[in-house]
Amino acid sequence: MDRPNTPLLDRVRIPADMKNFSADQLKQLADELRAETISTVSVTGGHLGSSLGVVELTVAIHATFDTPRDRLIWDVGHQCYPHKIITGRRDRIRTLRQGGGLSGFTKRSESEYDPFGAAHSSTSISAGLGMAVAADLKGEADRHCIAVIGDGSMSAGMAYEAMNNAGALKSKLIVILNDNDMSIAPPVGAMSAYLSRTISSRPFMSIRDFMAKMAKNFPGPIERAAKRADEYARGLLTGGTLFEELGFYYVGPVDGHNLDHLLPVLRNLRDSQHEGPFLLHAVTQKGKGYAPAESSGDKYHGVQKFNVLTGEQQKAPPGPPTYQKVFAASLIAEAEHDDRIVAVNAAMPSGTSLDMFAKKFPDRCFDVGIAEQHAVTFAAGMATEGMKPFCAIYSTFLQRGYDQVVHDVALQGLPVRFAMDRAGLVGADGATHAGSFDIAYLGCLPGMVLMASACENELNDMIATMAGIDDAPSAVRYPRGEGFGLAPVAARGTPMQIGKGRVLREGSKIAILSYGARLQECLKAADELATMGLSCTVADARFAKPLDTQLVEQLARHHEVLITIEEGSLNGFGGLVMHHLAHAGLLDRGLRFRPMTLPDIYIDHESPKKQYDTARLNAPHVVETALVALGQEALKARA
Ligand SMILES: Cc1ncc(C[n+]2csc(CCOP(=O)(O)OP(=O)(O)O)c2C)c(N)n1
Repeated sequence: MDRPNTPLLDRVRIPADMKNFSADQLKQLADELRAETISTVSVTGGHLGSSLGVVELTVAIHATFDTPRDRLIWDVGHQCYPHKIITGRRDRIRTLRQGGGLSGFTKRSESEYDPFGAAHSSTSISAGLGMAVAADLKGEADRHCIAVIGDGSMSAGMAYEAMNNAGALKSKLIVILNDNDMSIAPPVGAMSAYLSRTISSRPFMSIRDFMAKMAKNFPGPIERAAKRADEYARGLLTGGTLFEELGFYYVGPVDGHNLDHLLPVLRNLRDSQHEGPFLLHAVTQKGKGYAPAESSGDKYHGVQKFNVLTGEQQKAPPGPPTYQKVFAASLIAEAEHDDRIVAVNAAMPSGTSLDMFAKKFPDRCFDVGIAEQHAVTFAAGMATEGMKPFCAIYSTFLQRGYDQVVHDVALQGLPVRFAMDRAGLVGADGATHAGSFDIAYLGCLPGMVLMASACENELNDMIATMAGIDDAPSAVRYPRGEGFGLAPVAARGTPMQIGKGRVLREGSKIAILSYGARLQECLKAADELATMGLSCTVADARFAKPLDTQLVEQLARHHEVLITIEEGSLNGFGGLVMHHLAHAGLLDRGLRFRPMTLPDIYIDHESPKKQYDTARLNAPHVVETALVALGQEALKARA
């Protein structure tokens, strides 16, 4: 695909290069930036729709403010591709989301123009407020802090906690609400309805209205005259009350694609002496300026590589069913037999495949918005009433609901079922999205039933198992994407015996105990070890809690080496096994125990296969771990 013609953009390496551009030139720059963004994502894939929605905002903010001295914080950071292009990273933009390339989100280590790293939503107002307060304390109050947050991200509690705090402080913080009336899916909840009402009840703010509103901050007679105009304007233009009640100076709505409006409004916000936080309500369109994105249901939120002319995305060749589809189908099968089963997700209906469940049971499926904390306690509340909630939340996002898991669910022994999607390393989204910690953070909670599925068929059975666990909280973890296609997935899962693993292959020297989806790698490793005359037992633990202690002890007693392996951090499954072995006295008898976990580092974006190479959790690493454990002779035999 030909690169777009971008004569003005070619002159802008960093924002300072466009400081002398006229308004017309900035408009042309925005058009070129949009074309460059589309062209880039067509070859890298990624978050296109959100980025296209903020092209004019990106240009206007950088043209008005003195970044990086002024701090610009993008909430989630998935819309930052245009920002990256004009902040010194255009030469690497086509490496986006690939190994060794630019991150798909803002990242402090990548650029001084990214003052705050993100990927999980709704952190920008808190971070921006912290920076604004720090600027005041450091005597640098002339430095501006601007947080850009989407309407979807506004549904999280953190955003309100931050606004509540900001409204009570005098620091100047500019929050730009990027309201495109979309989350990944259409936004849900009262806040989204409120924003829609606000927009529909009033026209876009004209520059005159805006000047009148701002003028009240100027001293003297102008102030009095202006105040009247402002009151008039306010009377005419109701709305924004919620933000004003929270202590924000609300401005808007403005057309977030109209630079003739955005530029003077931002200049006025920049120059205003008003104390405290501002909220600029900008109305934007997700996917703006690219017809296939504008007309698609999800506005091209996240796309594969695509053909720019047709918008057609690259399709993966048909493969085994994804864990997500199997999860949803399995839950539907259970729900058909049990009307107490309900499903909860936090703004990820398509990512979790719960949209399939919602189609079938619209009254029993709840998308609560980006609100993981609430999702967990909401599910806990339903569980107290005898409902059977399945909460499908990515492992990484459940981190946000941790106290709710501990205090509201586990401590009360409530049978909430957690479907922990995106367990393990997730590829292009990188470290922020990796499901690394859930085994450790759930494994320490008394009374939880914890499972990891080795393949999609096992997931099917584990969902059926969880449907029957009415006296304890339970969780199953499973990876992103396709399963293994080892066998057709049954129409309905078969419940498993709680706390029982299985032995797939019996051997005598080395035991490999897998927890989760590394099992196939373990079997490959066992094949390889067998060729060296080293006999292996391979077992699938299935449960981390309750641990199959009988199986663990048997493996420990009858093998020289015991390896555990999991797609999780230190102190997870291997830690639980080690604890048991130590207390059972089985580490005192010469057993060579080797827990294989994710390493104690954050692993950047890459293909999952390469990430697992970096993590040293593929078959050759299992082989090597076994050989090293056995010592010199085994290593020599291999050589
Ligand atoms: C805590 C958390 N939960 C879920 C997500 C997944 N997620 C990424 S972007 C997004 C939608 C954000 O919507 P909005 O803020 O309106 O931005 P837009 O994409 O519409 O520009 C969601 C749910 C996330 N990043 N963080």
